[in-house]
Amino acid sequence: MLYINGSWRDSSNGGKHEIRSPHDGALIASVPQASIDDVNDAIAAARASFDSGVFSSWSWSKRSALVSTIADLLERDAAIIAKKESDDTGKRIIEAEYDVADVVATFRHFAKLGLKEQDHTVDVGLANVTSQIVHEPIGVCSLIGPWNYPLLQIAWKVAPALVAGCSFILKPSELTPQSAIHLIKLIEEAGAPAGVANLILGPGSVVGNALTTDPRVDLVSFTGGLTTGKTIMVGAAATVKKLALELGGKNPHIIFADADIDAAIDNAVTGAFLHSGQVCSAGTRLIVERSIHDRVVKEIVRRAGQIRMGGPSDLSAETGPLISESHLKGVESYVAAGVAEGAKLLVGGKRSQLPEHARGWYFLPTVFDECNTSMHCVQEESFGPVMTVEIFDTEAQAIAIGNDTIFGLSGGLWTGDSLKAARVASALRHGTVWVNDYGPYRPQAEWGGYKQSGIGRELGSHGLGEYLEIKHIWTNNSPSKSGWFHDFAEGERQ
Ligand code: TXE
Repeated sequence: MLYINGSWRDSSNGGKHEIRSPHDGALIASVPQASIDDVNDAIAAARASFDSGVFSSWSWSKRSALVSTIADLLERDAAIIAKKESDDTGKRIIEAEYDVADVVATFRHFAKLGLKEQDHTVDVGLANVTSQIVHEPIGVCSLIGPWNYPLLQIAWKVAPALVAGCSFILKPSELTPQSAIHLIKLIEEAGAPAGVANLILGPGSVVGNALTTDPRVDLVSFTGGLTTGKTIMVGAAATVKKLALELGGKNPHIIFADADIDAAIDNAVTGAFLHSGQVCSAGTRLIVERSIHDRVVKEIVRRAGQIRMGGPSDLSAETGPLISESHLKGVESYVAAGVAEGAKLLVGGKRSQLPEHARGWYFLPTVFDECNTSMHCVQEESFGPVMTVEIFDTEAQAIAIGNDTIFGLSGGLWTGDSLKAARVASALRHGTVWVNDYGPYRPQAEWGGYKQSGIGRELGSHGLGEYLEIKHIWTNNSPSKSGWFHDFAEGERQ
């Protein structure tokens, strides 16, 4: 169901959308597909609720308490939500459970942040002036999420929007809407006033333009593909909307010869093949020092060939299917292009041939060796389980290769030399850099990209700042004339 102005309802034109399992194509759910009229109603409801002050005028502590209650409810319903998430995405239930725990942690982080004093005064050097810097909610937000970590990516937007006092229209990916529907139920149960949280379902090709160009929307926060992000920027320009964009990456993972090689190899496998590479920070671009190349690649290929794939209920599975047939076909074309441009295919490179995977979207973990920075498969994000390997000889080369990308979301490096680690971490132009590790994040630390990986930051304290306007209030406590222009008496000036 759609949720607009505090009521659950079907699409005004009766549109429906089927959700099918990426594991075997089974029908999971049928949900309404919103019409443009529904989008208009949702934006109107968000605008009216924001402008009325019914929520935006709540104190910071009251809004934080609401977000904290939502965290409690998410924890209560964690098992139900994890099942929905696992059904929609095809990921194992245990991974979905980790994701829900991260969602709870996100809500708790922002609830706590809302209790910290945001405003302050500044000394402008005048005894008679009080100068205050105050933070106010940015207004009406369109929050658009992807399908790889559906509820988590949405949580990074919804929790700070609520703490800030914004009203919003949430649109999850059309492929994975179930967890977002449940979240909105919990926001309703927690007591958010009608019109503050609205839910629109449907593909971006139908509802996206209205959500991102409407003059009543103040901010668009979007996580998804680069091409869609650029379209949103163009549409938002007409009314100069604030934008927060997370557009993925092509993330370098550098291994120096002086590293703990076994740990580096193990993390390289996890970094590239976790969730079948459908991770914006996946370390799919391996950059290895020449002297250890053969050992590292041989071991990674061996490990990649062993990875067990399976559906949500397969307890022995280690990773699952891709999200959809069209995404699988995209990964296949990407691999074919890699072979055509001379990358050496060492393992994988095709769909799983197991009979139990025949009706799903399973693509085998794949490793390409003998790659270089000019190749399409090195520069483009496949968003699938495909690792490319490049070689370097010097530290400067490793840095140059790691930065030779239009993206800048994240990167990792392995070395036993702490000074080298500090130099390389500082030189890499990526929003997150892992040293002797790959992949972990926490809500307390900012997340976001340099270059074309996006605009702004989620999480941390900046993740709340995206949803706030900053106002300077100058108060003269002993008013006087400015005296700038001469004050002639009537008739005095000729
Ligand atoms: O994403 P889209 P897709 C990358 C990854 C992947 C590629 C394409 O490389 O292969 O993007 O994936 C909504 N206006 N990432 O096509 O289209 C859409 O309905 C407004 C990286 O699935 O960007 C969905 O809710 N919204 C990534 C959301 O955008 C529009 C996660 C994402 O879909 C819209 C996912 C429009 N015109 C894919 N068109 C990450 N950064 O983690 C679509 N949408």
